[in-house]
Amino acid sequence: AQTVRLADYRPPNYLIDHVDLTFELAARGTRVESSLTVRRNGSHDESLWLDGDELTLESIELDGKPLAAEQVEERDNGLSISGLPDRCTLTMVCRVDPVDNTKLDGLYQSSGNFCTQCEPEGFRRITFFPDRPDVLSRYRVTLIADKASCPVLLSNGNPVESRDLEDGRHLAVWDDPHPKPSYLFALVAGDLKSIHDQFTTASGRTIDLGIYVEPHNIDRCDHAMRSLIKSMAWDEETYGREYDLDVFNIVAVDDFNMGAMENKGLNIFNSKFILARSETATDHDYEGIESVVAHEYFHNWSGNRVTCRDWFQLSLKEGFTVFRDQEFSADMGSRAVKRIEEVNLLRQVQFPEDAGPQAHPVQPKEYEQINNFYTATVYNKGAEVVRMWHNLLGWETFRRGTDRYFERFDGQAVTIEDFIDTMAEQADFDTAQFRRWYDRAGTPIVHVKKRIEGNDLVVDFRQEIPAVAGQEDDAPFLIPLGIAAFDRDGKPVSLSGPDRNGEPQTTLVLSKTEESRRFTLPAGAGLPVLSLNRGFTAPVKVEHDYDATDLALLAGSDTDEFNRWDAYQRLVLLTLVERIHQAEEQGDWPESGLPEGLSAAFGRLLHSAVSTQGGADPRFVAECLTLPSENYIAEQFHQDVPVDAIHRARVELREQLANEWSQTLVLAFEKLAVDGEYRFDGVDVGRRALRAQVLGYLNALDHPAWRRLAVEQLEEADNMTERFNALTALSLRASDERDQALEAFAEEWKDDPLVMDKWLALRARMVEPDDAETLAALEAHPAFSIRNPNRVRALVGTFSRGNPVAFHASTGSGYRWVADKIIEIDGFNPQIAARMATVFSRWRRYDGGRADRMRGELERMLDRRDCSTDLAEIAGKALK
Ligand code: DPP
Ligand code: ZN
Repeated sequence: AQTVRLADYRPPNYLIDHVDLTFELAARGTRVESSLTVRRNGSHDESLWLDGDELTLESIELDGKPLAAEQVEERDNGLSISGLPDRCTLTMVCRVDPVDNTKLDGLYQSSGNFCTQCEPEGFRRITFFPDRPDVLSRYRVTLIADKASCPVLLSNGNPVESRDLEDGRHLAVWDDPHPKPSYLFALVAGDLKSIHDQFTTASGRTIDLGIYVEPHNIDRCDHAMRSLIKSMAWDEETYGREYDLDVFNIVAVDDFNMGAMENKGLNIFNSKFILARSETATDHDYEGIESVVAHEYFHNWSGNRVTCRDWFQLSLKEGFTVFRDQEFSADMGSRAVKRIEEVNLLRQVQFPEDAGPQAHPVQPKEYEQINNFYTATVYNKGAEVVRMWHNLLGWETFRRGTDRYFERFDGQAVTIEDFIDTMAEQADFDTAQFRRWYDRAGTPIVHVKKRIEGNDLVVDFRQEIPAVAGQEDDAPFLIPLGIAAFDRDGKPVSLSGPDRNGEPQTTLVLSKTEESRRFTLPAGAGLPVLSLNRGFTAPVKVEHDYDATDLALLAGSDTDEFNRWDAYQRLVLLTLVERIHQAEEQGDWPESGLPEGLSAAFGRLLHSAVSTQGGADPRFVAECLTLPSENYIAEQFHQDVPVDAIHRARVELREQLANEWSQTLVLAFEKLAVDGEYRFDGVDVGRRALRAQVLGYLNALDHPAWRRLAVEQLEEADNMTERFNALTALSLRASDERDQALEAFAEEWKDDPLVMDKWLALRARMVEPDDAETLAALEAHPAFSIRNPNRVRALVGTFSRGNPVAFHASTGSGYRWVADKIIEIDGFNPQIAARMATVFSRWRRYDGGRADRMRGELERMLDRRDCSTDLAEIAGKALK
């Protein structure tokens, strides 16, 4: 495939000011008439390039006359048109077949309704067009469809006309006054029901809000509507951003490659991120909906009003918008818990990506398939980099910067450099060095050592910049590192020094490969315990020789909640990794008791959440008690990842903790019960979350009484959160109760695909190594469909990422099954196939037998005549 390079960027040689589109919608042979006003950009006599993919061109006219044959050259990826005047109008008619569009890219059908997905390069599958984000046009869209089957006709912008036609069809016209790139185009036509509300903007304009769904889902839209209204208010209050059209519509569809899409005035969502009522959706779903609705809404400014010049700038809109939605969620709920979730994702998805063959900078420099770059690096590391701007500048200065950015670049397609330059104008630190965060892949490691010199505490920092393919340069980064110190009683120690005023905590800005900071300690103070990277101020790995005592102390007394969680997690990891190493050295499984410090910390946390006075936030405690995932434990090993030992050590520790604290767990289970009707609010969500952890620990033990607790909750709860938590707890061990519960659940929810996704995912986690029969049964289950991305993510995605022991079965059976699915999917939806395949990327970290088998599967995916360019890029890079 061809490599696209940032260095090759050239401005468009023609601009399109207006686009007039008329769709006559049909499952096959949709007629797309487009009229483009073309304007030469600069003086040159190059031809105009129009991208096109799987289109049938019926006619093309220049200013109302057929174009001379020698002026048009049709290639398989577009049209080249020569001899154009400085300004002209091109009119074309194309045909497309939505019902056959299995890639879910361009115009397609979902549940019989028409919808579109154009980002990044789907518009070229609708009509010929310069399908690049730096061509901004005003769109006027006419939709014509059969009125009985498609009563709803939606597109971007404001509605301007709608009327019936004589032949049973009807027509609607939409006009979007804001110039936009083609990737923000959208249409929806179908048999949908809607709920409506209004929002009055800061300047007093009334916006009509609509959420459109399939008729049977109409009772599941309220939470999304509330989330939208909150988002609109938040963006006004926080960033001074007001909405700019008369209407804002959201549509939920079942078949969608991504989470959602921010098309101007017409967001299209994966139904997973809209539909919720308490009987079918969990607290986790409610939170996901709130944040994704916010994310897409916030794009109206960070993405739509100010858009990207080219796709190398993707993080300009995504990193910034993720940061915005993260802060929104933090304001709506618990800030510390939100931060924990963000860091979990970063550590479990982005750090591994950054350490493997798919590593790329936040601003990539080249790609084969841009679809492969909607990654945790571009989104989540990108958000961390914006967060560092925010932390380094302080909120008010940062806000001055964003105001300036929106003002200066409104209506333009710009670059990450434009954002950096605007922020840098406000900054009093070395922004040149800060740019490395955008350009250099890999996660920096900060090694921290402490020592006492006289009355001084000296802390030595050393930056290690890991080698990444194609990026040898290892110059240091600018790293803002939050730090505090505690004495052995857990009291904060003032960090006073030449540049400090004795604050108990501070943020050090590190900028050299090696540097030391000196702090004066109170007389007689011993060597304090350091709390590092507080609140996760920098997306780095911190290496420091903490021992269990230090960590237990921080877990109990750190004044930074995030670092209390981090200390507890490090303590757990320390224990697990030690056991695994011991097992390796001894050659068999060590007899190890539950370490004192860890056990006490666990007990303290649990007590703090149920104590009546000044108790801790149960939600926070739930995060602490969640054991690190097997994948994250695996990250602690660089070679020959001990897949089975990791699983065993984790299961064993869970049992030991449960055994030791079973009485307190039972007590907590009773105390944390939530009374009354389901409410999605911080208090209730927190109690349910901790109660789920508690029930999970209890059911790690083989005890009928604890199973009964789960079965009762499953049968009595009136909401999906508690029911599914109970089912999850039961799933931890084989039992008759478990099997009956799983079966009954599947029977009860068989007609609800989103609920069945949860069931499929849970089943995928339970599959034992080499159990081909169960995998075959799940694949054949009526709830599964390989054509639907949500189903694929639930079953294939969860099996490969959430069940390491079975995926990495040493026989290779897990690899083979997943690779078979990927190859099948690649035949109709390459984007999803490529995404699924990234799980094979880091095969080199596994032992010889596993590594060979994983590599073999990658070769099998790649060595097919019809391997897609999407999958070929992922598999090719993994094999390099
Ligand atoms: N731009 C979308 C989002 O991140 C993805 N297609 O919201
Ligand atoms: Zn986005």
